[in-house]
Amino acid sequence: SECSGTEELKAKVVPEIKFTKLFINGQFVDAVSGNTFETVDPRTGEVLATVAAGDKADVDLAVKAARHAFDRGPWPRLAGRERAKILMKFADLIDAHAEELATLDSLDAGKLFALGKLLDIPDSAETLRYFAGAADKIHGETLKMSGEMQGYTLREPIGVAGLIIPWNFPSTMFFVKVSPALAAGCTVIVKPAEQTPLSALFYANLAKEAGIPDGVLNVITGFGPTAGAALSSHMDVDKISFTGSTEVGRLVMEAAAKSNLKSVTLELGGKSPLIIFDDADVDMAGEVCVAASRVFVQEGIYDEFVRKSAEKAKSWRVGDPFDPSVDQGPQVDEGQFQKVLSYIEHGKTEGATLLTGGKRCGEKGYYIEPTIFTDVKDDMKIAREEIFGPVMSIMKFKTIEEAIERANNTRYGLAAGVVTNNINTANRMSRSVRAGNIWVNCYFAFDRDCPFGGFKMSGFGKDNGLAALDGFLLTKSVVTPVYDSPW
Ligand code: TXE
Repeated sequence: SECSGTEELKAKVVPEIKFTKLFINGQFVDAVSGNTFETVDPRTGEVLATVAAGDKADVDLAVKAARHAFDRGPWPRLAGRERAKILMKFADLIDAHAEELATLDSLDAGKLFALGKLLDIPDSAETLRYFAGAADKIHGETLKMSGEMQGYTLREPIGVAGLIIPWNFPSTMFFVKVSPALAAGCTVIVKPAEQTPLSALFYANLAKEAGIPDGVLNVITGFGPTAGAALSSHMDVDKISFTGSTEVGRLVMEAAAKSNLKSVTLELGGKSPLIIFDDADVDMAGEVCVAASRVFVQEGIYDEFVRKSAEKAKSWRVGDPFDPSVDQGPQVDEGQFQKVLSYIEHGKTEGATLLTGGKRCGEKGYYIEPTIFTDVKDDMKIAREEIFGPVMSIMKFKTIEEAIERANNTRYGLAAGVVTNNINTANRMSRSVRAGNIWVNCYFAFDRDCPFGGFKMSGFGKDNGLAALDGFLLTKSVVTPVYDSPW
C-alpha cells in the first residue's frame, strides 16, 4: 500500500472550533467541576481542542432539564407535524453546514473528508427527515375485545432518553439515535464518544437555531465511566440507546437493571463473516471485502481471490483524510491504534500468514497499513475478537454446510455478507446465518429505512427503520365498557 499523508498535512487551515462546552437546557456551559479533556487530531496526535468533561453533576442537570421539557414542555405535546417542521429545519441547517461538519469529523475522527461531505453529513440530514416524516404517523389500534368492553392503544413517547454513541461514525450515529427519539416526542441527553465530541456540540447549536425547545436536546461530553455511567444508572432516565463495545453494553444493562429498570437498546460489537462462493465474480468479491473481518473463500477461487486481494491492498492509499485520492485515514486515537497493532502481532505469533501490511504507516499519526492474513484458523484471536481496524483474515472452506457452521461459530451476530451468483445459495445462506443484517452481493450497505441491529452478543433492538421509532415509544391500552351493546 502507499502511505502518503503523514508527511505534510493536506488539511485546509484548522477552522476555529466554536463549541467546546456542555449543552444543557439550551445553553453552552462549563462542567460543574470545571474539568476539561483534550481531543486529538489523529493525523498528528496533537491536541485539537479542549472540551468540557461532564460527570454525574452535569448529567443530573441535563436530566433535570430533559425531565422538565418532557413533563411540562411543549415537545411531546406538539402535533407530530409541528415537531416534523422543526426537525426538517434542523435537517436543512445540517445541509447548509455540511463542509464545516465534515471538516470537524475528519479532524476529530480521521474520517475521509470527501466521504463525510458526500455521505455522512447529507445522510444525517436525510435520517432526520425520514423520522420527521414519521412523526405524524404514530398511532395505535382499536380493540374490539370480548363481552361488553372495548379498547384502544395509545403510542406514547417513552420519556427521557440517554443516547450513548461511539466514535466510528460521529455524525451518523448521532442522528441514528436522536432522530427517532425526537420524532417520537422524547427529550434526550446525548453522550458522544470522548474521542469525537466536536460535531455533537455543533449539532446542539443547530438544534437550538432550528427551534428545538430548551431542554429537549442536551449534549454531555465526557468519559464513559463518569458521564456515561451516570446516565445509564440515573433514576429519572427512561431509556438508554447505546452503541459501542459488548463489554460496555453489559455495564449499561447492568446499571439499568440496578437503578430503575430503564429500557435498553444495545448495538454492540461483531465479528461479521463474508462468505464468497466459487461461482462468485471474483472482482466484485474483491470490491466488497474491504470492510469484512472474517472472509471465508471457497477453495475453487481461494488462490485467485488471495492474489487479487493482495493487489488491491497494494494500490490502497493510506494518508491524510483531507486528500481526495486517499482510501484510508488514520485510526481514531492512540488507544485504538495500539489495540489494532497488538492484534496484528497476535496474528503473526499465532501462525497466520501475513499477506500484506502488518505495521504502522509513517512515523507520525495513527496510520496503519491495510493488513491481510491468510491461513487463519477459526480459533485464532484475530478470527474471534473484534479488531475494528484495517485487518482482514482470509479462511478457506469447501462446502456450504461448512460455511454456515463456521460463519455461525461466534458469539456475535451483527451482520454477514454472501457473494454468489446462485440464488439458492444466497437464499439458504440468508436464512441460515444468525445475524441481524445479511448483505447479498454487497457489503456494508445501510439505509435509514432498513432496520439495523444484531443478534446474540451483538445486542438487541434496532437502529434505523420504523423499528427504531418503536424503541422510543410505549404502548398504553385504554379500556372502557360499552353499555347496551347489541353484540
Ligand atoms: O467503545 P466503548 P470504544 C467496539 C470496537 C472497539 C471497541 C471499543 O470493537 O474496538 O468497541 O471501542 C461510552 N457506561 N465498537 O472503547 O468503550 C463511551 O464513552 C456508559 C463497536 O470506543 O463501548 C462511548 O461514548 N457508557 C461499535 C461509548 O460508551 C460508557 C462502535 C462507546 O465506548 C461506559 C464502536 C460506561 N461504563 C466500538 N464506558 C459498533 N458496534 O459499531 C464507556 N462508555
